[in-house]
Amino acid sequence: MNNLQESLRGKMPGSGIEVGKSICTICDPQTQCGLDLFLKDGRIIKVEGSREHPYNAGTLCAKGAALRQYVYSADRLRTPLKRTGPRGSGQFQPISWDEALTTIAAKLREIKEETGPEGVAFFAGYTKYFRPYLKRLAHAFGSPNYLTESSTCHTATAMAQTLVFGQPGGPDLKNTNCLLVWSANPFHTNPGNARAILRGRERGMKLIVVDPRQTPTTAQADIHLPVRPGTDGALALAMAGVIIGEGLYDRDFVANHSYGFEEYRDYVQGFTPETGEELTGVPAERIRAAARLYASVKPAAIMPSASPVVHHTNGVQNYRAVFALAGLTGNYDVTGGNFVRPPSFIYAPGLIPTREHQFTQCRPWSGMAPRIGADRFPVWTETAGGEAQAMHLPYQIRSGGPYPVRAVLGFGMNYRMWPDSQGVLDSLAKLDLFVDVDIFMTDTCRYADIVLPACSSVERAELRCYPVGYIVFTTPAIAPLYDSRSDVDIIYALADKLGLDDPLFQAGYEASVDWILDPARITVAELKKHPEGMFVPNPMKLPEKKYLQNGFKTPSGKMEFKSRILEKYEGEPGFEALPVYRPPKYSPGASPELAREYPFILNTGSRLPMFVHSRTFRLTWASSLRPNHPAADLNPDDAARLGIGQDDDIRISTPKDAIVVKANLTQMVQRGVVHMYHAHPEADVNLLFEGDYLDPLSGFPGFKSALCKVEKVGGGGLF
Ligand SMILES: Nc1nc2c(c(=O)[nH]1)N[C@H]1C(S)=C(S)[C@@H](COP(=O)(O)OP(=O)(O)OC[C@H]3O[C@@H](n4cnc5c(=O)[nH]c(N)nc54)[C@H](O)[C@@H]3O)O[C@H]1N2
Ligand SMILES: Nc1nc2c(c(=O)[nH]1)N[C@H]1C(S)=C(S)[C@@H](COP(=O)(O)OP(=O)(O)OC[C@H]3O[C@@H](n4cnc5c(=O)[nH]c(N)nc54)[C@H](O)[C@@H]3O)O[C@H]1N2
Ligand SMILES: [Mo]
Repeated sequence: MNNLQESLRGKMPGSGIEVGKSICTICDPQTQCGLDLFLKDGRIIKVEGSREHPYNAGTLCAKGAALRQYVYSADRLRTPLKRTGPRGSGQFQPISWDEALTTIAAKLREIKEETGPEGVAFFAGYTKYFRPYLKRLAHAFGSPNYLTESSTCHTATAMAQTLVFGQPGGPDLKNTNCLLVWSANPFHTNPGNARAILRGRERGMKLIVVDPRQTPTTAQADIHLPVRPGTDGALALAMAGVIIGEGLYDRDFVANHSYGFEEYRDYVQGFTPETGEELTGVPAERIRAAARLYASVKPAAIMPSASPVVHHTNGVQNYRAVFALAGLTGNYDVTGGNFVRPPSFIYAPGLIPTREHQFTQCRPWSGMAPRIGADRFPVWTETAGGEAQAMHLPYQIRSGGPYPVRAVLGFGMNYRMWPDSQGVLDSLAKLDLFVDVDIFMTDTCRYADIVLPACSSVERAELRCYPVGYIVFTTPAIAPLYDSRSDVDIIYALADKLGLDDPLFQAGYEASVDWILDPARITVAELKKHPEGMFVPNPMKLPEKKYLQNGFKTPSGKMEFKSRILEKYEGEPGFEALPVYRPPKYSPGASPELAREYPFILNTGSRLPMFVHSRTFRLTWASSLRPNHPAADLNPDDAARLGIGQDDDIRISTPKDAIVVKANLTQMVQRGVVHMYHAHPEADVNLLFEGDYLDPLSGFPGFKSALCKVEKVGGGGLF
């Protein structure tokens, strides 16, 4: 019995209240807090953060605190459903699990026989915990088409680092003396990292933040670089110009461990702080000061983000220019710099070796058809690890080439994740079978042929590891509500119905976890003795500068200022081997004609502390923290010029479409930029983006820089 249970029992003897342990996965995957769930008669009556959990140490955020509203939401799916009315109508009839799984398996087998297994796409939304099992299901079935939300998140950042260094290195927050936050706002998105910043500040860590907006993170900074959206590459190159020009770079690292420095140096000479100011809007003096600070304080670390810099049509090239700074200053894979810790399980380094990769990639790519998007995004296919590019999915469904995609099995699929979200719906309508597995009846579920009810994290068992070498295999705190099941149970049941000849699917989920964890000598049986989690027994001790032993995992074996992978594409715009800066495809710099009619930069999706994408609008506690209508942020100077007042109805238009929302006037956004949160059902900003407004390297959408116009709508009172 833990302390909390003891103290609670002490206070309420005979109350019948138990404390269950679990994790909150409303956010996913880095920030999953430990939960203490107070249970009475099988119901959760109160939620607290677990004090012993090393990530959250007893705290919870506004979303986690509202977890009961998430679990007991009125729109929870209760049983499997079969669509009886037109797509989108919401007319369904309940069916049994057996009927649902038998129908799905029969259709998938039919498609496999008629046109090949690649005609079935297996998709995972933002949820991460079931991904290894879903990928194995796809490959065991014979389809290369495992796709995820990571086609819009994180992977392009990892690609940029991979092109430069061969593998990513994250900021060593504990030991750094200078943190260069390049676009993250952890005070809204990652409380653990926000706490690390505050602790760093207490011990004198310098802080530079690159962000177009003013945020709680920029408020902490010694230097804030308010870059114009999508111009990060130019800023990084201008900083490199100062660092090289003033001799502040690491000569030994550059001479012995890098490739292509001379050409990079020559290219960078075109970027003075003054040209930097012209291209990015950041004052030249600030560019100089930031470059000097980052290059002279040792060790220094760059904190990247999973999304804002790569949500541009030039995103990967921009981040390559940023990460080159870590090589230039000798801060890669050093304590307090960008330290390499290989992932243990589902993107997180847990300081243990695992067999996740061998588990998921159970069939070689050569034994399957080319992945969706393989031709269109060859650099993604070469460097992004094991996934198809989901941004191409709607195209291939529509075009039928190079082969037809006839079924999509979606786990937590939200069509508003994509640009041209309406186009996604139109594509899904062409499928022979669309299945969506979700916790809630969502707008995407309404278009599915079969809907399956998943349970939430507190109703299931899942494996999670944390970067501090902490690992947990959760125990369900309550039984799955209604007739819901965990995603993993659904995947294993489908594998069974499909008759897949796969020993690990046949052995079951826990046996699979044992197999994955085998190299770490940790078993599910041992983990179950610690439902709150435990520190791993023999955490890996990782040395600095691992490249001294084996070189870099790049084609040249060195850190690459000039990418050998991209050299193959010489002459193709956007594929340059040097981190060449080009403005975003739609921007005043690249499309001045368009900018005359659509003068504002449309920047979307900066996170709010109480919302997670489409998930938490339904939580009354969380949504009460913000006015109950979709709004776009405008700088008060721009608003005054257009005669727009707070809460006025405004129309935001692009050549693609228009939405009407409220105006929110705030100094947080710079002049000339309109910012709008994504995923609102009532006003979906993703309607405004063309489906092919994508970075040619990663396939990531340009969510953070399109061009738009803003007009006041007469009459008012729309919401
Ligand atoms: N305009 C614009 N668009 C964006 C972005 C942006 O910044 N701007 N950001 C992009 C990024 S970075 C991301 S990560 C994506 C967000 O990715 P999405 O996948 O759109 O994220 P969510 O809406 O959080 O989750 C999708 C669905 O998963 C369901 N779900 C939750 N938990 C579970 C579970 O345990 N099992 C199952 N089966 N389902 C579950 C939810 O109910 C929801 O319907 O959006 C991208 N789209
Ligand atoms: N509360 C909450 N937390 C979340 C999420 C959530 O939905 N809600 N989502 C999770 C997910 S999926 C993700 S990907 C992460 C994102 O995590 P973060 O990157 O920390 O959060 P964002 O708010 O998306 O972006 C951070 C900052 O990038 C800035 N930015 C926008 N455009 C640009 C640009 O062109 N250049 C630069 N340098 N900065 C730019 C924005 O102004 C914003 O302040 O958050 C995760 N955590
Ligand atoms: Mo994301």
